Amino acid sequence: MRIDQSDSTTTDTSLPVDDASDTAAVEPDADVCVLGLGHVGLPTALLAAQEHTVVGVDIDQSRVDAIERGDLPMDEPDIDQLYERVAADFSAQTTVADADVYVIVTPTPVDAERAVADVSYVEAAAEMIAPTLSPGDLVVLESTVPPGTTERLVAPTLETSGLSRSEFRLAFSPERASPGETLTEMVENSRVVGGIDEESVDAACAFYDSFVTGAVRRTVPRVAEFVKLVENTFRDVNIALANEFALVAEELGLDVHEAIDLANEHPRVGIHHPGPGVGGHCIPVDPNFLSQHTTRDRLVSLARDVNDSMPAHVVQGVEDLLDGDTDATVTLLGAAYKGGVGDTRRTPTRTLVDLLAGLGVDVRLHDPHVDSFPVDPEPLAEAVAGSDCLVLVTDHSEYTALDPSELGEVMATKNLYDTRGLLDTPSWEAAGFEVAVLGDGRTQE
Ligand code: SAJ
Repeated sequence: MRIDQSDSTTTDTSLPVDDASDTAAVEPDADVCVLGLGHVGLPTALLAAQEHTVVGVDIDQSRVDAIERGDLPMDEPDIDQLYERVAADFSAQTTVADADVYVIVTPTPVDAERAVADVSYVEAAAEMIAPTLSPGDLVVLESTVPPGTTERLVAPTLETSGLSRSEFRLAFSPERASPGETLTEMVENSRVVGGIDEESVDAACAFYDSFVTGAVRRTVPRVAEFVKLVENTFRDVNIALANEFALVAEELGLDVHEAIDLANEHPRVGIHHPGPGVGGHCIPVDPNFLSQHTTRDRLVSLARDVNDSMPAHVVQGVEDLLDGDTDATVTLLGAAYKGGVGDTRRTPTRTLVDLLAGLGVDVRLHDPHVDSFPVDPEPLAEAVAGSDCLVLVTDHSEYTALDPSELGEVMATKNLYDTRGLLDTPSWEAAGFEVAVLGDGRTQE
């Protein structure tokens, strides 16, 4: 569906979305106010500050203070250098500043009881903007939300300013950057912009064109909201399929990793990889929002269940390796939810720690990217000394360089459970380890 240039109320589902290359230029050095200085809001604010004057707003005073000191509360390649470069055009505070462009990047957690989106932070941000909203101002919502939120919640909240929705500009544009590559992806990925009318799409496209090199695509808010959920749900369901294949492969006594690699050589097949469960702040959360206002959620919630069941499957595999010895010491390698980052939000390691501790096992932890966790990460030598089993949880590239002979010398019993199929099984077996690989039935016969 696209917004027709000549009539903003006309939509045609058969037409492709447009490239925004012909949009009006955004005013250089506009006043921009970014609400929410988290993992998405802070980099967005700093990137926008290359072209505009940006005030970042967060309700957490200590976060604002840290950012103002240059002590950024996130670890992303090149972000400190970007901060230095734009320092003269960026400031952080706890109150909304009068601006031409407002960007809402507040969190939308899952309401734990009802498994639906908690949009209260989005609503609160719109309420904070309303008193300073002037005719012609642009408001962009980036937070992940159920389809309809921009028009049903944000627009009426902004109208409490006394302006009607034809007097301000409002669009939804989802962030789509992958943690660990946030700045590069925020600049280079294509962007989807869904505006409530043609002027809104023009204004939001012009804003993103000022610091995005990827294509900026035009559509309506509901489609833009849906696109974000569809992307992350696709990934969740694909990973669930890979996990299901892994469980089947274990029963059939074959290696799922070899099978997936071979299947992926087919030009129309692209299967993701099995693992210990799906973590992070988005993939395990966003599928819940997709169907919350519909009657359809069979496949999506089944995929969630499959992915959520993986930590228990890993623990069963570890118990098998230990022959049920619950006095054992188990060392988890990796607390981050994925390789190459220090982010532990919704990491499967948390569930693994709980399940193993519930068995009475002594749990140790190592992660080269993580400093604190419910179980304190230790240096590798200490985490491994006297251990009965290593569990490779996170696919950090550092772990491919582990030396099995060296580690085996200090362990009490040489067991390895590899949840990612990352390590070279023959060399670990040659060093005397009993090895089980998730999804490789040959290692579990
Ligand atoms: N995982 C697997 N198997 C795989 C791929 C991932 O088990 O084949 C696991 C990871 O280990 C991790 C989890 O899935 O625990 C999620 O990791 P991810 O890399 O799939 O996702 P995120 O949360 O780091 O980033 C995703 C991205 N979305 C897509 O790729 C569709 C990113 O582009 C989004 O911006 C981000 O969610 C977000 O903020 O929504």
